[in-house]
Amino acid sequence: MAIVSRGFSGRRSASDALLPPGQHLTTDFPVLSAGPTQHIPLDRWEFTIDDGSNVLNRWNWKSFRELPTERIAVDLHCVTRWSKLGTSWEGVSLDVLLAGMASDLPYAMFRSYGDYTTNLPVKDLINKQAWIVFKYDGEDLEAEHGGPARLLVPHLYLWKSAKWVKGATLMSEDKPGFWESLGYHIYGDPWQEQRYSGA
Ligand SMILES: Nc1nc2c(c(=O)[nH]1)N[C@H]1C(S)=C(S)[C@@H](COP(=O)(O)O)O[C@H]1N2
Ligand SMILES: [Mo]
Repeated sequence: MAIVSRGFSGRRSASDALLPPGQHLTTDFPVLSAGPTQHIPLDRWEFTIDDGSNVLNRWNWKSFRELPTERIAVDLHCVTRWSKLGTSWEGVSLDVLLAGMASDLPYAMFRSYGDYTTNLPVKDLINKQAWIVFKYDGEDLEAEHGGPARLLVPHLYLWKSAKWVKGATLMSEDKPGFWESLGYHIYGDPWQEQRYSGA
């Protein structure tokens, strides 16, 4: 049986194996925001989960920061084709935030200060796949990268990781958020190259 190394060029680095198709490595941390950087004072910050009619849970900064936190090391993949490997964060997992919630609604729309929205299936939020992070590389998350707190869903393209997150609405059906309405893929798996919603 012939062993065929498809696409082997002899010049690929070990990290290429970690890159989804069509991505290239970057070592800096580009800033991509559709609107102005939001500056939210901690004493005004809150995060709310609702089901479209009722608030199911709400945290202010103090109660949010009393929740158990995790350190997370993950690779980031932006739809504009840069990937950044081994980024480190600290945050509260969505497992903690959704625990005991009286809802079995399967989709969520995340909302940010400044009106950005993005949609995600709830199954992609649980089992240690998504966090609300407030530290990057050991430091308080800078406003331009979404501080004081942003969503981090590293297994999907980075537009799903809403900066300046302020809440999530649980929904019975999937609905496009901001970029998804403008042609980005409704789900956005980088390993499947789900960049745009195809014809
Ligand atoms: N609130 C908000 N979140 C956002 C965005 C935005 O414009 N507003 N841009 C998204 C996109 S397209 C990307 S690639 C990442 C960029 O995150 P960064 O600026 O920290 O690299 O944030 C995502 N989250
Ligand atoms: Mo992006």
